[in-house]
Amino acid sequence: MDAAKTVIPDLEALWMPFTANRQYKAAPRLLASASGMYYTTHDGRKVLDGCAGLWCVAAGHSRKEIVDAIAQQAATLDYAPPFQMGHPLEFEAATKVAALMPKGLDRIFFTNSGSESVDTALKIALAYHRARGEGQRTRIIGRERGYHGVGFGGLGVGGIGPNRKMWSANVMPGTDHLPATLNIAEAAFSKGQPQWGAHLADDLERLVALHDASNIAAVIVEPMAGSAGVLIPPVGYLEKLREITSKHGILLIFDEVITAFGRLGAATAAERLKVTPDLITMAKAINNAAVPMGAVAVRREVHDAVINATPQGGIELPHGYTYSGHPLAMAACIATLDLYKRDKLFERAAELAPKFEAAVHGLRGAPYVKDIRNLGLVAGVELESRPGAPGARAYEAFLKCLELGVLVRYTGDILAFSPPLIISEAEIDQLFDTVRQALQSIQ
Ligand code: PXG
Repeated sequence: MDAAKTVIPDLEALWMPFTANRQYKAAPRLLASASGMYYTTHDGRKVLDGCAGLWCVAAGHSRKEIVDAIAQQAATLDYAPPFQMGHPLEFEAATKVAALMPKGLDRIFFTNSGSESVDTALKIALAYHRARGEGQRTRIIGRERGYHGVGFGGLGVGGIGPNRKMWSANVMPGTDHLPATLNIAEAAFSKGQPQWGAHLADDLERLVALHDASNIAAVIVEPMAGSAGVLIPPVGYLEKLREITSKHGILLIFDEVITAFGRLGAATAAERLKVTPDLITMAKAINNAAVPMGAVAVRREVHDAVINATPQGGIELPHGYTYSGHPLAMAACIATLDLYKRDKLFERAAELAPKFEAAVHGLRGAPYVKDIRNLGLVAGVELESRPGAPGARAYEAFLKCLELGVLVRYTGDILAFSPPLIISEAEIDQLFDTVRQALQSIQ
């Protein structure tokens, strides 16, 4: 390894996101390059990527087709203003994204992140009801332990206490929350969707009785909650949410920032779980995370209601970002979606899912393991917390895995796995063998 490359840069100026800054800077972990299933650290160690970066690099790292598309686009049209102007690639990308969405959700709005997609979807939901003369429908229902990014809107409907605490008084008003669906006492070690818990969707009727349907604009949930520790929807739960929202004229939004583009073995969780919402938020794997990008897919009637409420020549939705439809993001998106199709990566994820499930459930009985949850190519392993030190055990397991050459993600005392969809069977074994070894070596 080139000695110069092992030099650690000055770390002080950067305020790192969602990071224990002081802890990190005392013992930094730097990634220098990536290819396929592997990262290379700054000191030249190869690390198997067990979480697709941050649930986003579905096709594996630095894929030539995507790299070339971005490079070519940067040299051809680096930037185009998205307001009252357009460029061909954004229309082409929208058509390709729409083709992967459930039938009817074929109007696409581009953003730059999951957080922006969520705020955009919430604003569209309110605009829709207003366009129909029901402007009093402003309340939005989220779910406890839900993660919808870090904008004030997403924070308002989000349900992770520590993320909300600092801004509690200022998060978006007019929200309420369904209960989380995880119940380890009832459903520990479920393979795939737990049998227990569909009735938790009935809580929505309670919230409708409390607030009245005429005041509720939308319900937003992750069909499978990732960030809070891989919470799998119980059998029948999403169907019930769909039924109750439809009955009361409430829009249903699926936040598929993690689940869209193959993670569960289909283009969307909606397709995989056979429940169609009214809006879908996306980001991450939409362009293999090669350039920041997000999107919202909107049911055509919702789009049309908003568009037709404004006279010709008027801007129908006063919303958008300087980088909506950014040429580099669009080029990466088109190349990525072509790659997914050519290499049949969504099908591959579906085919690998049983092997992945068997491998992760092989950790049952390993030290501290109190629950294992999985769906598609996602798994969570929940550990018993060390008394008086919640989160410490998973953090140490994460460090140990890294030392042993595998990158995993942890939240609280839950280890999360979401490898690129190109992972091999041998690498699946390597991933979970390493986790077992790590758990055996920590206290
Ligand atoms: N919604 C969902 C469902 C997400 O998972 C966002 C919105 C926000 O996306 P942006 O692009 O604004 O970050 C996310 C993001 C983790 C982790 O450790 C997950 C996310 C972000 C950071 C960490 O699981 N997901």
